[in-house]
Amino acid sequence: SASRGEATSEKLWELMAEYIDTEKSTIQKAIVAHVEYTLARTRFNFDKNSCFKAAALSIRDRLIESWNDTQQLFTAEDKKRVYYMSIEFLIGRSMQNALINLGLEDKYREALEEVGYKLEELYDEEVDPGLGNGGLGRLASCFLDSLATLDYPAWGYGIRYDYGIFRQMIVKGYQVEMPDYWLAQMNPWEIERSDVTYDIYFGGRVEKKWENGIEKSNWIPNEIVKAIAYDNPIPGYDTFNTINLRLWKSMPTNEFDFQSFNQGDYFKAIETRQKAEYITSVLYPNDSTPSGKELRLRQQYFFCCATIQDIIRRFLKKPREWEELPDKVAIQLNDTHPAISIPELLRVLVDKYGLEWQRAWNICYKVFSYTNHTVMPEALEKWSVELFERLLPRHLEIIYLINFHFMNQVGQRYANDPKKFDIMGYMSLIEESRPKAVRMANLCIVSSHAVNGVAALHSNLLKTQLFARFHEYFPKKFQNKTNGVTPRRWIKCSNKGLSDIYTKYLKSNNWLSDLYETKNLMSYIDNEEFQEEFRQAKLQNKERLAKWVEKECGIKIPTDAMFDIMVKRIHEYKRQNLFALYMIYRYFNLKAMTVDDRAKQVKRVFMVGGKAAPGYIAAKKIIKLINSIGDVVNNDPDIGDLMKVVFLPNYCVSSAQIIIPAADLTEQISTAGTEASGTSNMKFVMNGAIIMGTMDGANVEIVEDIGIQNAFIFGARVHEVDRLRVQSGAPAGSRLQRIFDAIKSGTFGNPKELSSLVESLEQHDIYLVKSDFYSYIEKQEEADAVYKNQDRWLKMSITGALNMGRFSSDRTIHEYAEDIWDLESVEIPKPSLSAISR
Ligand code: 475
Repeated sequence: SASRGEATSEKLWELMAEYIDTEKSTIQKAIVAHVEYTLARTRFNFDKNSCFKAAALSIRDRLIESWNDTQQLFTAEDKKRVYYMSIEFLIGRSMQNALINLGLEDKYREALEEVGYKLEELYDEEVDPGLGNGGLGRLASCFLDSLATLDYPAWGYGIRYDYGIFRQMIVKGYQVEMPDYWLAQMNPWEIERSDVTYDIYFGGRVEKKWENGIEKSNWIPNEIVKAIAYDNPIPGYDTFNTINLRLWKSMPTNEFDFQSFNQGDYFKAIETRQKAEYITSVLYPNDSTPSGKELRLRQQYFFCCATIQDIIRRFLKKPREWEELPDKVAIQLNDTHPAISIPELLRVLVDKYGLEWQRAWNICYKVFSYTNHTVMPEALEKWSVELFERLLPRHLEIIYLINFHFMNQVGQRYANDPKKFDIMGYMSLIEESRPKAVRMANLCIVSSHAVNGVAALHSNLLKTQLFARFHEYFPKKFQNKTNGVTPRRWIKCSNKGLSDIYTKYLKSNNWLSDLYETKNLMSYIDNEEFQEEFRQAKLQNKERLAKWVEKECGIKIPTDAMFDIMVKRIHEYKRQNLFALYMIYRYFNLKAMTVDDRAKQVKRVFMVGGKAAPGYIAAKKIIKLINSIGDVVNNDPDIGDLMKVVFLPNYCVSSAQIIIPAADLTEQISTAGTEASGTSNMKFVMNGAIIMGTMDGANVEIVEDIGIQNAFIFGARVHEVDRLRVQSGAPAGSRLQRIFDAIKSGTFGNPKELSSLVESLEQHDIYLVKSDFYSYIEKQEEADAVYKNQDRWLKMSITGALNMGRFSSDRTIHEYAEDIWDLESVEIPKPSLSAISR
């Protein structure tokens, strides 16, 4: 049914219908051809890195086949599509994931072995694209993997930053940030679409004129840049469906600086061109705190404007009514960063296509939905009205118009309420502060048909606290979609030992597409052979991490010790400081013991990894504190292997794949009510670690499924937090005070630098470190006691791992598709054997 385009010759038509076969020799020839003809290398300068690139290019060829079939079928079937808009995609490395999803890992391993290369070594040649900060960006990538795997017609849209999240080095215990120019080497996965470009406007003014009694607006911008598309094929697991992640890069246009050239100001013209390229040059390294910088707003509008144009162009490929837009298009906003898409779509509908306001609004409202990722009010995005007006004057008008209608309705609804004006002030899209500001979350809530939190506890807090007024006004809008992670990357790619056990005992690979299946292995919980295999898999993962630590940090760690790990962005609410205080507590206890008593203690290796935002002073001091504790403890001859403290530098997706499978215990210790969900908690438990944690975020649901007796849960519950905060100036208690005093007196690092960490706990302690400390150390003692009983520990660990079915992102995505997007899957037929050339 599809038109043949220009491939009208029968011969060409047939040639293009063929698919690459999976013979070993075909794989080898493809790699060699890419080395020779794409990379222009010879037999004399063929090396591992060129072998990696050539292998990657040969895999990309296959992805292009399935990608093309997928896109063609999506267009032919004309089903509704979802567009996942996110300013971050923390993709991680692609090669192993692609081979696993294509089912070709073993074939490639064999083919490469014969030509003298180890597949696993090639994996290590790949750069890790860090186009995200943390949980939010990684969630977006897990979602794409699940969307592809579940055959949903979906696309991701984001930004192709030249510099990803900074590379973290630890120098004398301090974090040092290095630029991550990940494109220094060619990116073998992406496809540059020099034919897919859009003009993006900024600044200027809005012209008004009257046409047939209706006021028309015309935005006259004073700046133009160009967006160019880069496509990244995302294969699903065990399906031919390959979806697209389209990332935009900014470029100068040739037209707009013509005047400067004409006037002979060559350098001025080059400068404006560079300013255009600058838009997508760097990812903001801020997690959970909005930056408020003009460049950031430019990035946001840039990618929203390009995306909306692309979506509309695709929609208009067929003649249609605008009312069909919500039947063909769902747009999910990953937090408020893509929120300007809302006024942008309205602008396009009203100003460009001449729709009347109410009609455009009704369409827009059905298209958008919004996910919130934090309850902390200071983390909500706001843009000053002044900046908005200067950069996006027409969008500001549209936001005022949305607000005008909304405020009218709110005013009517609360007409007789004595607090009417307070309520309106609270719900307004505009904060009447100085300077006045646009509240992006309010814009999203008012303009979307669905708003969701990312774990049950978090979604309830949105309804009862942060957005309580909105929930009262729009009760049906609010939903929960508990996060999940992809078992393809987080079990299959990261943990070969565990994957082999699952496949062996379940006698199939089905668990990779239906993680609930692992629960069936609970019947083996007392089977000694099964237990032994599980124990061995963990040990091997610990050995792999120990090697990594020795190479990266120069520290030898004992693999018979308990590996106690906390990896995530450094934040006061996540409480890496509480973990550090426990390390000191344990160290002092060990020091006070007799040699005989020491010998009876559980050995522990404490590991912390994570980046601090470059401007976040307290977070950087926490990194320094942990490194200082390591300096003291690791060099104390009294302690030896009994305790080690390691800071794992440059935590990123590829190091997470080595770190997480090696954990015995995982610290998930945020103050109750602060961590929206957490996703590393899920990855750790899936890989057999036991949670040391609070009743926060998705921890609550994890223990619901695995049994609370299979985790170590401590600390204030969310309903107790407000009351406890009132007493936050209370004394620390003698055991904790002793630790505070040690830090203040310079036992660990320079007290001039680190005392402020202690003082803020003594005085404000808004995250309840003091009040949770004693129940924390009690649970830590319990963890030691259980660890001494290795059988019991192993059963807890296995029970956790086998009961994580609900935390596959496949479950999450299925719920979004059903409850928010109203999306049907489209299965892409696999090519028949006769279509495969030989
Ligand atoms: C939550 N990032 C986790 C995860 O839902 C949750 C903010 C501003 C600018 C750039 N990045 C951010 C976040 O807010 C973020 O990563 N939030 C996290 O989202 C996925 O599991 O609890 O903290």
